[in-house]
Amino acid sequence: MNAKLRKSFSNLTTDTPFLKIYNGGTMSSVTDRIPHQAPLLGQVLQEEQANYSIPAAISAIIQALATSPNFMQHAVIQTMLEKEGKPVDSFNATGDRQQKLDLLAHDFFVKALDNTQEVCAIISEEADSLVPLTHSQAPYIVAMDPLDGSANVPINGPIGTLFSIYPRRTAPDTPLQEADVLVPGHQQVAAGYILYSTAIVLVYATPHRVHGFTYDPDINDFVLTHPSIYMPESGLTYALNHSYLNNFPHYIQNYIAYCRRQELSCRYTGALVADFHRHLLEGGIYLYPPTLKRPNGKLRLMFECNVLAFIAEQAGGMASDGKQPILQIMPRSLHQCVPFYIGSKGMIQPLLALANK
Ligand code: FDP
Repeated sequence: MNAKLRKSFSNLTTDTPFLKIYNGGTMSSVTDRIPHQAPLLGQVLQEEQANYSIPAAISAIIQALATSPNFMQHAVIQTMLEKEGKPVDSFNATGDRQQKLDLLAHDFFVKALDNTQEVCAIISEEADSLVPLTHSQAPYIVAMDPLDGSANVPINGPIGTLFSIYPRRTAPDTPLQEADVLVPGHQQVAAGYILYSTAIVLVYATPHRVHGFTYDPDINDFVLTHPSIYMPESGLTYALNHSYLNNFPHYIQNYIAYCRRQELSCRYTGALVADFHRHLLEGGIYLYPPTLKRPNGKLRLMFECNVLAFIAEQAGGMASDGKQPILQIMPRSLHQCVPFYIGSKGMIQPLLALANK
């Protein structure tokens, strides 16, 4: 610790408020690092329970998902060390090549969620059908993409995990079927993502607020760094894969021409979560339109689009497939893809005006 910081610490007593918040408030734990004044994930979730009647089960599920940073970091590092970042010969239900890490991440989250005893089944981008868990009578179903942006793994780019929580609609003693989880995204009770980049960030939304947290490895916990996020009305960046430009519908080509006339910057990381996170904080728009090869786009309604649409709407943004709000779409199958436009209201509205001309 530098001398200036040490001096300021010497004036502190154990009654100083932040010492009580940080790590149980012991003097020894704060003297070797800069303390946090902000609350931790568990404290914020407890407050949501008390003030907004968020069920304790939702807190338990989010906290179980939040145990992933150590696992993910080690798994990625191990993958690089063993040179296993190369794709393996296996494909998921929508035909994407699965990397070993995708499957490891899927298994990790299945176990973490099963341990909560609050989740009766999972649907995952990495599983062809519904995955029933041990506690078949539990009240919630979790939809997830355990590893978004997997093509970024070999180059150490950003990756993410997306999740949404749905209440079980059928009686606890009836066997769950795939049709039971095919519900529109507005039925989510909470949704969120974890972005693994230079720092690890967790964002979750309930019907009341959207909060962002940063992982502190020293205390192995998430600290509230972005309370009550509101997505700016507009931004200076757009994200899409330009190489498909000639295959996009005309209205998209016109919209991109409009963005370029405004000299907006194109920023595309190859990981939806990372691009969305930029726009959530700074404003902007992400587009994955239909192409000739993929007439419904590439992104999965249940595992990616609904999750981010729920967060965007709670934060004041918008998400659409060009015809209707994402959260209103009645899914036909677990792995259904839809065209996806998400971001600041002031940038989605002109796009929809062009789409519906
Ligand atoms: P990935 O397949 O690597 O998991 O989820 C799909 C996704 O990544 C998004 O994260 C990303 O924005 C998009 O695909 C990239 O697709 P293109 O290479 O077709 O642009």
